[in-house]
Amino acid sequence: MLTRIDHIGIACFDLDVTVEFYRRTYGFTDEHFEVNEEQGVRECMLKINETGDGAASYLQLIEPIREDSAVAKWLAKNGEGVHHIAFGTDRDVAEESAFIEDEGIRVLYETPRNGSMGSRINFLHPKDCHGVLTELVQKPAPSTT
Ligand code: CMX
Ligand code: CO
Repeated sequence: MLTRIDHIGIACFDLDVTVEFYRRTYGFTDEHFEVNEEQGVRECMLKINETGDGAASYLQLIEPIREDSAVAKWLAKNGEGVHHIAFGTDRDVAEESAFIEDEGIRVLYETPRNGSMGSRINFLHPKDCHGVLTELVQKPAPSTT
């Protein structure tokens, strides 16, 4: 089951400049920077100001590191802006993807790949989701150590 918005993905030309915009203007926290070679991006998870209810939400800023990446192609065509929405799933992301695929929606990867902060991810084709590139996210199991 999809249980929450995990993050909203925003494509930008210059990650550091864009992170600084969100920090300065809204006071959001740049919680985590990462390079995902497979996805061809450098990214930052920005935590939206907490309300104290423990339910943090995030923006994922993504900057392409390769001309042949999906994000570079998208930026060249559209310029900066909202690139995808990511939902969290409460079960195995492979199982979630298979369930959605049965509805006739194209799942982009045969097996899940690595996302931010140790998550496992897959994507649904935007043309099958009314124009929205949709990411499915399974958070890593909480560490017991
Ligand atoms: N949102 C909505 N529509 C999109 C889209 C997006 N982000 N990206 C592409 N499309 C649309 C295009 O506008 C185009 O529509 P038209 O045919 O009507 O013009 C169609 O989909 C095909 O687009 P394209 O430019 O030819 O691009 P590709 O088919 O080569 O790639 C996609 C599209 C979704 C398969 C590719 O972007 C992909 O594999 N994405 C998943 C990986 C990814 O985005 N990684 C970055 C984020 C990493 C992370 O979140 O961690
Ligand atoms: Co994402």
